[in-house]
Amino acid sequence: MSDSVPFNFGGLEKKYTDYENSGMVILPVPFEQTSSWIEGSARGPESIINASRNMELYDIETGIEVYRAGIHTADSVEEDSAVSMIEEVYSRNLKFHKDSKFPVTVGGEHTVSIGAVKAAVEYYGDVSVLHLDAHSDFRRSYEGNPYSHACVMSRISELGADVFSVGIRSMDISERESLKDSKTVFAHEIPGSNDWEKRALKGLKDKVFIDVDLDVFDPSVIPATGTPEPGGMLWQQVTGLIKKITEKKHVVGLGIVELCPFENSSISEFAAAVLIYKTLSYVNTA
Ligand SMILES: [Mn+2]
Repeated sequence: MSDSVPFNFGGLEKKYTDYENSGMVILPVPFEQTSSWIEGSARGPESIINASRNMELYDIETGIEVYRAGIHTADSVEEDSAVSMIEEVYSRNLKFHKDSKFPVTVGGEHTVSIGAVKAAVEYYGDVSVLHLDAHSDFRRSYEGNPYSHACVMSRISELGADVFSVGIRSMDISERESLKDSKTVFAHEIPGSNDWEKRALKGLKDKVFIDVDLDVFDPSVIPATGTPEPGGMLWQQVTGLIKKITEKKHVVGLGIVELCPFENSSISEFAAAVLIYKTLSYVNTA
């Protein structure tokens, strides 16, 4: 990658990145405080933006160059405490909604999604969260911290958002009662069937915030996450579901979290960048 390629999401020329004229905004939130295993999610946003400068900007599937609708890369949210970070992510997202921009919040650990969902719920009212994750994240509290990445979905539920989880394959028995079978597709239910897609579509309200913990993917697709788990979803399973949801529902925001970049491989951050870009392509053609 030449240094002459601008450092923004997509490596775009200036005329496609001005806030005023952009239909989409990337909000980097390099927040990391409660990693329970592999550390490094604070480097996630920068590595995804860096990798995105190598993407082809034409999406074959949708036939569009979505960057032409403008993608603004916002200044990073730099807050040290979970409470102030969530508040800042919330107020920045709320402004993006009011300015009719489609917001993409890029973590950092999963906690950053709380502020993004809070803004979507406040602005749109009745919102479902499509929660793509290997982990249920429904602990009430973890190691004494209510803002640990392990309890994010408990906090999001408390905001009044309706949660539908897909790809779950790791949890503590204490979370079992918080996770309703009618609101969950477990990873082992996915291969060889498309019934799970219908269940997800049926289980979501019209307005949907898509919250992607990248460890929902099988580690063969995205290995560099904070808590990798075998037996995950494949690329086409995740993008196929997102495409259907953009066709049938009103997608109001996107969160991409928990990338922990490796020193010697860029495949994970590149996949995360393409996932963001492809979702934007779907949203703009729906
Ligand atoms: Mn997870």
